[in-house]
Amino acid sequence: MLEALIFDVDGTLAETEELHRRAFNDTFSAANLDRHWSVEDYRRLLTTTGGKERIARFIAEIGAAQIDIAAMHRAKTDRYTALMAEGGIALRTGIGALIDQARASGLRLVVATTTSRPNVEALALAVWDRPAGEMFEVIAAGDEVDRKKPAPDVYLLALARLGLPAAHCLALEDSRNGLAAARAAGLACVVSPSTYTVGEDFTGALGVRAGFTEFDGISGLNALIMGQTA
Ligand code: XBP
Ligand code: MG
Repeated sequence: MLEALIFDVDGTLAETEELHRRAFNDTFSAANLDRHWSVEDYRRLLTTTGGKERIARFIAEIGAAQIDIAAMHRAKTDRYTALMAEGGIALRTGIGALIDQARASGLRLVVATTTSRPNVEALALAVWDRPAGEMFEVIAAGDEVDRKKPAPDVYLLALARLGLPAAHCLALEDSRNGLAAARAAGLACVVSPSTYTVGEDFTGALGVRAGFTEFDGISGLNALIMGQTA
């Protein structure tokens, strides 16, 4: 019996990765690093989840001098939250209605994300003008766990805080890494690819749709869970 929906953030609640890419590039520029991540660079680097891990991979690739990765990531997070506060980011189509319908149906609402907690707060303020803790009962963020998606850590933390078995929950994701993390935590997971994850392998998903509206709301998700539709 479905009791909770567990939402990924970047690419699922909203198309945020272009804002992340801009925040990374602005941070490199502010540090006088002659580096700029193009869309294609970022698509490749996004296969490494976690901003600190992504910076570390990039530094290893270019053999850059010793850079304080944690400090650079803090600066990037400050830049990202400032950009988010300027507005212009909206929930993905169908996500707001799904959250409202889930709440009206008595489902518990949860976030399990690789991104950092300040970024979740910034998004909630930008799209709902409310703190994330007023929209979601449980929030598990990437800066709280050792291993980022596709490891299950952040989903296991969310389940532990929720106090529900995985079988009573459904994860909603946009990426292969997110799907793998949810499945490794024993969760069923539906996927709607985002602009950076279209074409990834979503084998193992309970259902894959181009947009979240195509899941036909809570009843459609329940039908998928009950095996009534593909
Ligand atoms: C997506 C990620 C994050 C963001 C950047 O998270 O992999 O690393 O790209 O955020 P999810 P940080 O899809 O799980 O929400 O720089 O804070 O990591
Ligand atoms: Mg995502």
